[in-house]
Amino acid sequence: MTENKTVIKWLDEMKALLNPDKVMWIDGSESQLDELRKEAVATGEMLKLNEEKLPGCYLHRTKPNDVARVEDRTFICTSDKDNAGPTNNWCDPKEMYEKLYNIARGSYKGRTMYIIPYSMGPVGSPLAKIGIEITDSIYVVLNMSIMTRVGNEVLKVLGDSNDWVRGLHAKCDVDPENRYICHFPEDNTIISVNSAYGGNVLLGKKCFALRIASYQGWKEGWMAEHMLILGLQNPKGEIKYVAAAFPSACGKTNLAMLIPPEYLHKKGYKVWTVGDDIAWMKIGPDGRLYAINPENGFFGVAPGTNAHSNFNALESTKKNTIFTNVCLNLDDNTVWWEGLDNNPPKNALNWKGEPWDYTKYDKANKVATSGAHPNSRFTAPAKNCPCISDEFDKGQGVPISAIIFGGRRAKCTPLVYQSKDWVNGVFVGSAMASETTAAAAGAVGVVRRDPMAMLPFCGYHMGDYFAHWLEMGEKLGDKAPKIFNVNWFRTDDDGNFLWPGYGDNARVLNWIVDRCEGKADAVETAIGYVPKPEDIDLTDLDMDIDTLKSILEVDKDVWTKEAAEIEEHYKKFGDRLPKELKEQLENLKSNLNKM
Ligand code: GTP
Ligand code: SPV
Ligand code: MN
Repeated sequence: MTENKTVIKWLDEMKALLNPDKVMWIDGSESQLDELRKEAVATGEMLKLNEEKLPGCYLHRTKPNDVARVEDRTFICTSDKDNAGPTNNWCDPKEMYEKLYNIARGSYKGRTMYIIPYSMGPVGSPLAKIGIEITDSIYVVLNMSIMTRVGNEVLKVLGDSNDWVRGLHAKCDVDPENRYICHFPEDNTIISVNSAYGGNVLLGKKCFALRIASYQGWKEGWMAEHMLILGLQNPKGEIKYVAAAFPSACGKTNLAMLIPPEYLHKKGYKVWTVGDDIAWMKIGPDGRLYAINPENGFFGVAPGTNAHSNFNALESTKKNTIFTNVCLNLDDNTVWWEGLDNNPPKNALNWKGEPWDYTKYDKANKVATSGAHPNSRFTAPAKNCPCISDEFDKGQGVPISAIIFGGRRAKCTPLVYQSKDWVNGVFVGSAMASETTAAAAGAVGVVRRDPMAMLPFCGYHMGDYFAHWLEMGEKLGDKAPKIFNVNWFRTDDDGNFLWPGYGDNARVLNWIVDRCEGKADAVETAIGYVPKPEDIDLTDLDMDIDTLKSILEVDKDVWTKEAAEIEEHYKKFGDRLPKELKEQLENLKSNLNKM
């Protein structure tokens, strides 16, 4: 398949370690994938769904102990502990290699070793990078074949270069006690053992495209971010691109594919999707920041996705899609999840494959009583998406006008505000916090600081990461994107969302893009520029201006408490916290004092 000596050498080592019965190169052909699908169906690893209603679609169930990313078992193994920083688990690389090799040794016995050459980004794009993942899971092969560009073409582009990321995945016994997701950024290497779920095992995604790539970007002068990329088209047909970083399960896929409300749609506003989860960004020849989506599909949250909330995502899942841990409707062999419609199947199996009684559903205890797991997912080809951007497959990337940070905050953070400049925007991103979700194992709904939505994904010291952001801003100068913060999740005292969200977020996007063009007004507050209430268009919305005012408000007491929490959060970074950010915090405190 290849004469690349670095590839051959590593594969020989891996074969000796893992002892597979068979070895199969994934060549990217449909015929090979089809053989694998048939095999997975024969062994029960996947279930073929209704070919008429969901052509080319399959259902897969993971073990109940293996349904989300495991942050406490994710490691950054740098030779110097300080370089992993205070937000990552660290282990000495030598020690960790030994431990992982001991776990994986001989574990492919009786199994096939699949070798997946893949490109993150359009094959041959100057912004793309190459990886090779070996795995003993057909599910991984089939998902990687949707999520990345796979096959012989990739090896051709690689040639005899050593610039590729090694990825070893071994299912082993899917034992949570021996589950490790480990990154060796200095060696371009990822090793994942004892899991078979999503972000733990599709090594091109979070492991490479964020943890390893963020480290590479730091060294090479570009950025790998947990961001969607969308193009907002105005009635004149002009398209402005924005990138937005929200933590896991906080609305990236939804924003990336939104359909503006009727009155804006009629005027000619439209959103084009470039990416829904990851952005790689580099300064282009004209000095602006250009972004590509390194992925080739969507690994999206199923629950809550419906024709109203995210029509384009739902359409994307109608063919050639793999569903993971959703509910199976036995009457017609289709899938269902909470929030799809108000018609749960009466004859169904839940995400664990057990008979499911929808009348027992208890919102307070979702994992035990829901049909679909709260972190159940669809893996859908990007080209299925009705609003996929023409730029998606082009390698040069799209110029970014605005960067948006955001998270789930029931209180505190206003619906939208603009930072005063790039440095202030980096401060806003570094201080951001969000309520935890089901995308990672652990408690849900707890507010935690999640800088730039990268807390679980930054492959090096976060203090250095902030410094890298500042340095990129300096290089970009007055061509830097404007930085904003949004919060779709403010609630009233009964926990109801105050902002309608979803498609109506276009109302906020319009203000953001108008600000970038100097067309919209704003009020300067202690934290940044907030829209005047009348500048957020409420046409056709059942929302009064007072409610809007309440979610645009910057409350002195609440923000003083917030500033104190940011100060606490900053202490973690010690002397690697850039002094510019310390100054920003002092500015915020003095602005609040003046209120
Ligand atoms: P990852 O794939 O984990 O990175 O998630 P994501 O950031 O792409 O989040 P996604 O768009 O899948 O949304 C996650 C959940 O948030 C879903 O249940 C959505 O229904 C819900 N959600 C998304 N946008 C909004 C919004 O504007 N308002 C409200 N209230 N909920 C939203
Ligand atoms: C996330 O958790 O941010 C995801 C899903 O996008 S996973 O691929 O599992 O990381
Ligand atoms: Mn994500």
